Parts: sequence; structure tokens; C-alpha cells
Amino acid sequence: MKTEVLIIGGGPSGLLLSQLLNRAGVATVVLERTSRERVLARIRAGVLEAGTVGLLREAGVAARLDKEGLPHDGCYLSDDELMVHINFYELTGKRVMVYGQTEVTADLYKAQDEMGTSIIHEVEDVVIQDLDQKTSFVEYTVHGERKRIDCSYVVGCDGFHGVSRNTIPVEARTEFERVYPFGWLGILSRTPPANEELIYANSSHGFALCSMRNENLSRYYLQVPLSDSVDQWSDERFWAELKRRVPSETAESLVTGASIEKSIAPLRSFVSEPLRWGNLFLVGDATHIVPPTGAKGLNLAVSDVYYLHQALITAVKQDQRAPLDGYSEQALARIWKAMRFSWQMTTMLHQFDGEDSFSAQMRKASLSHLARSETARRDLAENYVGLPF
Ligand code: RFL
Ligand code: PHB
Repeated sequence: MKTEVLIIGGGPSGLLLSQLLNRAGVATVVLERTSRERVLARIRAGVLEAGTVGLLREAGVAARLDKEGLPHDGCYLSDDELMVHINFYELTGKRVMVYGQTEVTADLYKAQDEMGTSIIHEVEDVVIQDLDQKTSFVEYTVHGERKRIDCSYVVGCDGFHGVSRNTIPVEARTEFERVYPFGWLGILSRTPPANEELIYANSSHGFALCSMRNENLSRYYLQVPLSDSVDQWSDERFWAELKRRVPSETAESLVTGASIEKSIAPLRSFVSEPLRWGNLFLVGDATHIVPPTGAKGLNLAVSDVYYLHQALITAVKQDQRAPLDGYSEQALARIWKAMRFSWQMTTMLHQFDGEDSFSAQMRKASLSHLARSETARRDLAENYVGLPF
């Protein structure tokens, strides 16, 4: 078998890249490790930047997003005393859209089916070869049979634990990492959201986030020690702890109910440079991870796709490779700014084990400064709604 662009990973970045390339007449094959059902069962991101929404529209997959997504003009940051509103729309002229990653992925699969593109599920033992040759090839096993696909380009959209990044020789990679000493315990519940906009709460009991998916589906997170497991957190314990961490008015009106999903995710900042090795290009979580505090992970994956799809189309259709040569540098410039924002939001809103009393005062001062300074609020808003592509 032969294709122009072989994409490893059928998560949001692999599917969006495939969608944009096929619409421009560039053939792709997507190889995905799990079943479609398993990809669609993942509950992850919830906030889409304006630029992400724009690219989904350009890809022809935004009809349901435009109908069912919840445009948000702002969000709240709180501590035990203060509740600060950040009005994105007033400060930047832009909004974000609350629409689940699960829904984005479902819309992309539907559009890919309609176009009849090739997505192969449940592949194992993917090996990428000949990245320094004119034509590369990828081998994999599906239903016990070893297969091979030849291609001009390979794109690694296979997430943090994928094979693509590790195909680049270790001496040709530079990795930057910060691991945070806590995780996020998240639940999803069929209850109305606690507030009409998201609340990021930095309380003396630790961080909490009130988010949502729609009018009757809420998503909440608590900062928990990494040693905690999900079975230590009954729904009752979760709700009681959430109420301790959010502003009292929110706690009083909070509607609780049975959780329909509960999981713990570790928090990390990670970048592996460069994003290119011969004919291989890396996109999204395969090459960078941010802690979820700034809602940047999926949005960064989408901005990588934005730069790369244009460069690949130019290479395939016009036989010009200069944009491909610039991809890594161009994407990294934006990635590092989102890294900084996510790290800053995480530091400003979480308690660190064993921290001194000075750190808590710094967090309090950051919030108090945001409450009084429009310049500080605009800086946060500009980063939250997404820096331009
Ligand atoms: P994904 O989604 O990890 O998809 C990678 C796909 O590759 C497949 N795969 C392989 N396929 C073939 N061969 C192999 N060897 C393979 N190895 C892996 C996997 O099965 C999978 O289908 O990466 P992608 O596409 O780059 O997308 C990135 C986003 O998923 C991620 O950045 C976000 O979910 C991060 N994130 C958030 N991002 C936001 O922009 N806003 C948010 O509000 C937000 N909240 C979150 C989040 C991530 C979270 N967790 C659990 C990590 C909240 C949480 C709790
Ligand atoms: C979510 O709704 O899952 C969500 C929202 C905002 C974040 C992280 C996660 O910063």
C-alpha cells in the first residue's frame, strides 16, 4: 500500500490533520492503536480557543459545535477571600468555546467517514523506517498480520506514550520537563454546572476547578496527592471537598449527583525539540505536554496542525519544501509561550507540598493584583483565549 502522508494516531490532532489534508486533495492513512469506541470514551479537554474553532470551521467539522457549543465571554479565579472575573471578550474581543474533546473527535470521525478516508484501528508494533530516504515506510501488525505502507511523509500524532518521538535518535533530541507533585482528580456528573462560567479556585485546601460540558453535564477537578487512587474518593468525599475549596456562594448552590466518570491525571510540562526528523514530523501531545490549568493541550495540538497542514500541502502540491523546513521552529515559538502560561497558571493556583508560607502569600498577591489591574487581567485573557497562530 502507498499514500502521501502516513499519520500515526487517531486522536484529535491526527484526525484533524487528515481532514484538512484530504480536503486539499492530499491522500492520508491514519493508524490508530485502539478502537474508535475507546478513543471516543476519553473525557479530556473542554475549552476551545477562538483559533481552534476557526480551524474546525475551515475543516468543515463545526456544524454541531456552532449549534451546541457554549461560547464563554470570561472565567473566574478565586481564593478564600476574592473572586476575580476575567472578561475575555471585553479585554481581547475574543471568546472561548466550551465543547468537549470527545465531541470534537466524534465530529472528525463522522466527517472522515463521509469523505471515505482510510483509518486503520487496533494496529500494533508500529515501526517507522527510512526517514532519511526520498520515500519512507511504516510497518505495523493488524489482526495478526504484518503490513507495510510506503509514504512521502510520516506524522506522529500518537500522544505522549506513542512511538514516533522515540524514533528520533536520543542524541538528536533535547527534552525539557517539569513534573508537578500532584494530580487532578476529575469527575463528570449529570448535574447543572455550578456557575455559568468556569471557576479556577485556589483555596487554602488546594486547587479546584468547576467546568462543564453542557447545561446538564458538569466537569469538576480537585488537586490531589499523586499517591491517591480513585477508590479513595467516593462521590460523597469528592463533593464535600469541592465545597470546601470553591467560593461559599458557589458551594451553597452546588447541585451534586452520581459521578459518571472519575479519573486521576498527573500534571507535567514537557517539550521535546525539534519537531522534525527527516521525513517525520511530530504534532500535539507526541512532542509537548502542558498541565491542564490553562486549557492549552488540545489547542496547542490544533495550532501545530494548522502550521503543518499548510506546509505539507505546499510540499505535496507545489513541490516546495521551505515551509516544511520551517515547521519545527514556527510551532515551537507558540508552544513555549503556551508552556509559560500553563506553568504560570499552575503555580499561581496550586499548593505545593512542603512549600513555605511565602509561596501562599505570592499566590494571594497574584490574585489581588489581578483584581485591581486591568493590564494584568488583559495579559491573562490574551493568553487564555489563545495567542494568534
Ligand atoms: P492524544 O489525544 O493522546 O491522541 C493520540 C492518539 O494516538 C494513539 N496512539 C497510537 N496509535 C498508533 N500507534 C501507536 N503506537 C500509538 N500510541 C498512541 C492513541 O491511542 C491516541 O488515540 O493526542 P493528540 O491528538 O495530540 O491530542 C492532545 C489532547 O488530547 C490533549 O492535549 C488534551 O486532552 C489536553 N487537555 C486539555 N487540553 C485543552 O486544550 N483544554 C482543556 O481543557 C484540556 N483539559 C486535557 C484536559 C487533558 C487531560 N488529561 C487527562 C491528560 C484535561 C485532562 C484531565
Ligand atoms: C475541562 O472542562 O475539562 C477543563 C476546562 C478547563 C481547564 C481544564 C479542563 O483548564
